[in-house]
Amino acid sequence: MTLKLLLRGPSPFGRKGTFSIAHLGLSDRVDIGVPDDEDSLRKLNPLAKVPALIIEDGTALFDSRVILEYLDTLSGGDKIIPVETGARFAALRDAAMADGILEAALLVTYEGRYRPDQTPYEPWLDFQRGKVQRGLAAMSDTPPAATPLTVGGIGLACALEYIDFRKQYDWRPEFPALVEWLDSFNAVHPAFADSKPSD
Ligand SMILES: N[C@@H](CCC(=O)N[C@@H](CS)C(=O)NCC(=O)O)C(=O)O
Repeated sequence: MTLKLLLRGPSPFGRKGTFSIAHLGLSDRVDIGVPDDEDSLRKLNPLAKVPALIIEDGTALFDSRVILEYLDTLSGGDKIIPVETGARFAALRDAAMADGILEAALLVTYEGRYRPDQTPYEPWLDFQRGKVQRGLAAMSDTPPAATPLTVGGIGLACALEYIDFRKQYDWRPEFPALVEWLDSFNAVHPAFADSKPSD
């Protein structure tokens, strides 16, 4: 049976899934689609967030971290989540950091989107941008390898291009090492550009 990955628009967490599917050669086993509507998404994932992966028995897996683990398992394991303990927890820690950066960036965007009639609350935005800044500083010091690719590198690449897209933080002048990292990531993984969402 074909599995189905549900996501919406430019979701950076969804892109972690679409790129991993391509990278792992699973495109013939996983369809990509959008939820029918808000109600059907809530039935699949009570948190009503994307991505969600509908598996063989009809249940939905979430969130993106669990989905990437499932995709890794589906492709035999030890592909984007190393089995060896040291490498495994380094990759999972990088992935958690990248997700945290993304979550903070998303909250900056949501502050404008979900409170459209109010002046954005700057201390809250600064609080979230601080997480983005410190997270990127840490990842700039010790970036995940672009190859062999792990969930850490996937998360960081998705986070950087999402911040480029929504412009929550002007990271490029401050972190030239990450600019270089992202360039080399794109050179080594041409499928990453193909996974770029359109708005
Ligand atoms: N931790 C979740 C985050 C997912 C997430 O925040 N998705 C956003 C879109 S990028 C969403 O569905 N937002 C709608 C909401 O927060 O209700 C994951 O890794 O999948």
